[in-house]
Amino acid sequence: ANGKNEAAKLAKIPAAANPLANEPSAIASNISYHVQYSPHFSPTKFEPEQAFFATAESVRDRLIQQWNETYHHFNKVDPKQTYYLSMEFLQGRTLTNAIGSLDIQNAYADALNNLGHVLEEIAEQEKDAALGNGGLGRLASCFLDSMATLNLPAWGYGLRYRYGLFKQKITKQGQEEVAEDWLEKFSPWEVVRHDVVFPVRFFGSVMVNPNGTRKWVGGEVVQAVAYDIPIPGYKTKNTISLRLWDAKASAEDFNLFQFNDGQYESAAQLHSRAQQICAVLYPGDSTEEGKLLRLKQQFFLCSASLQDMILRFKERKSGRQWSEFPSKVAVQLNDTHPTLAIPELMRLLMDEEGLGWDEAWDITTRTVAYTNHTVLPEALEKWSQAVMWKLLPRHMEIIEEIDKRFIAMVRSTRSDLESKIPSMCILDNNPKKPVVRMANLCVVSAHTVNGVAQLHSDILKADLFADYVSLWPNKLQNKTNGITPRRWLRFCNPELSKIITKWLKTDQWVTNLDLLVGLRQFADNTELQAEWESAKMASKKHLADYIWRVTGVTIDPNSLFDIQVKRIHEYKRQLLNILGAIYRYKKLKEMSPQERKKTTPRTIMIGGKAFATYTNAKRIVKLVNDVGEVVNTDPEVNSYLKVVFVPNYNVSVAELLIPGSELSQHISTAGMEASGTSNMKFSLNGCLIIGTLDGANVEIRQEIGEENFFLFGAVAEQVPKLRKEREDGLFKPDPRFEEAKQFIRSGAFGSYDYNPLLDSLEGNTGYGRGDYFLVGYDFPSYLEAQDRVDQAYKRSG
Ligand code: NBG
Repeated sequence: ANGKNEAAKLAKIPAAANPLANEPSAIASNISYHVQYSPHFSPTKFEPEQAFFATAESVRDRLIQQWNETYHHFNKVDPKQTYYLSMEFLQGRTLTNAIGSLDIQNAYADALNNLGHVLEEIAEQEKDAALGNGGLGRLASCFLDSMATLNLPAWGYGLRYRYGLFKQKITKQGQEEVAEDWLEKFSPWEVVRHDVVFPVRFFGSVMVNPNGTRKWVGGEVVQAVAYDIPIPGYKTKNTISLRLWDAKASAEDFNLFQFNDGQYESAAQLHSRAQQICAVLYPGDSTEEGKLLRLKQQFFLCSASLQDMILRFKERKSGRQWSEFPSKVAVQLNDTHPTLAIPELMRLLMDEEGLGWDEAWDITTRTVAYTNHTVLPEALEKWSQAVMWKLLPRHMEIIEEIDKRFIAMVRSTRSDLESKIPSMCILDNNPKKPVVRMANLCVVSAHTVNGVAQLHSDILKADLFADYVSLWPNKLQNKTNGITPRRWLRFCNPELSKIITKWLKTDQWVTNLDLLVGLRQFADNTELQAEWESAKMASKKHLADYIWRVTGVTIDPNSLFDIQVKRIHEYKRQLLNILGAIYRYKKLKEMSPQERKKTTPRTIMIGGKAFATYTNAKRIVKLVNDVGEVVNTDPEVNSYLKVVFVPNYNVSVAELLIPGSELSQHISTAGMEASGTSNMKFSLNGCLIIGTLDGANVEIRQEIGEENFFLFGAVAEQVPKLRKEREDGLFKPDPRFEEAKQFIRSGAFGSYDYNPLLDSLEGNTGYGRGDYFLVGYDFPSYLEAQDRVDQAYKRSG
């Protein structure tokens, strides 16, 4: 945009602070007010970037208004409040979602037009808040949206990382990670609460008082400062909080004496150590992690959040009984990352509030619940006991006591479980590497434990947590994941939303997805079909434009758009997808031009980030890019097949890809994907699925109908036997599988050494046993399912 014209328009609009008036003219003057009086830029320009920040601030005025009203309301009503404790929130952008939730989209669009801007364009100025790695973090954000919309008194607690998930650049070498500074300019959505500050201690020692009670003293103390991001519900006043903690040292921690003596670094040592705590998001769903700092982060989140909850509990009604706590406070642990909330709540209740063990334990266990998100052994947290004793000596005492009492309870009530105690208890005292098993601590202490899809919960009960089931038959439950239909249909796909609303004659589906079954009766209606197709085509064109902008590859909107986007991991089997693409390419090459014309043209898009030190995942990224390079520039084939690696997959990119999708791939080795949530987003946007019977696929298939799900592959119960056969050398690979691998080895996709990657599909590499994820076993049925896809696409014209 030409900034001058807009600036001229802006000059004509009176600046007014009124955040409540919703006519376009009032909104325009509110935006104009923020340009003038909350300036973040010099006053000479009014380009899309300035327009974005001023618009966001004007929206924020409204959110704060609602946030305050919500807060006062619940303070008065004093309901049971839910707190979602999570090391990750993958929020993405906020503007479109907030304006849509407030139901003032048209007024804002008009106001911006008056100012010479286009709402959709300025919305693209916003940086994603990517304070999460993948599904687990996005689930947390979806929950916040849904809880706000359901008018629930619920809050999220997390950390205000300076650097969220890295930005992925694709170079000739493959993936390159670049720090992403979402706070580079500032975030217009956060409200710092200078009055909400809690001390959080690390290290130190335990002091025994004369009366035998204990107190954690010494060490270093860091201040946790609250930053609130208001989360509006959809078309309701309820506006809840995502409270993110930042760490800072206090002024006394700055050593003026040393500074004046020229020792600048040591003078500010405590300050820079405090800063490290929230500096970066750690990779959550991978193997080795930065140990001590990650543990500090986890404790920092737990301690600050619990102190805040306890204060709120006390403030809402003075002089009340502690026994009321579990009926006023629910703490949901998002995976084991915030497990330290358990011993920290015990410590606060006993050492700070003076309760005895039994009462504190009763309160803690009735307050805390735990969600498990994975069965991958490397993602089940185990902390070194030595590190824990050093950083959190009082908590280790408490954990030892919990463990001791748990073991005594099992011995006294269930002698039949004696042999299971070593695997059920919390402390693993293996002298080589004594650790605290965080999942065990959670299961022992939480009143409820849930898996995130039916199959996953069944596996938890039958396998990972089987021994606890006989002890506590009702503790283990299923809560299949969900997604917010606001972001993932209503706002990311307005064209399709309009059609749905028209045919259902209501927009109530936005808060009640069950209503979508009402569309079934029109499935054969040619008018609806035509409208649906034209919406899909518009989204595909939009997506094709985007792909061209970020990769320079032209894709044909008339080809089948086939998408797999998620973190790159061997168990998610992007390798199966790309091997399928390679096989398809080879067959196309072998065909005559006439034969080729009869095939279904396809555009395969793969996107996702690989954890920086996960070598095989990075090789997969490189392979997809190399295959794309060859296929897309091959004039014989490239009108029938394109292979595109979509760089820097994130929430905003997902919002573009999903509406334009026709087939999406959810093809993990059965039993390994706890749920998956993008499968739900694709289905909601009228996309069919090719997939295994894994995670939430199972339930989605029932919901959308078998005819809309191209099923293939081994089922979970078969997997152990198949692995064993493979190990014993009994596996006979399909010739098509061999052919695809051989094609890569022949150098068809360049000279990069793919042998280590290919070896993981046969030798004794990778997870210790060849082809642990059964790519070879599932390959033939995958190809056959893809053939069925091609046939179905042809039939649909
Ligand atoms: C992930 C699972 C996904 C699941 C999300 C949300 C972790 C540890 N787990 O399958 O891999 O959909 O959690 O539950 O990130």
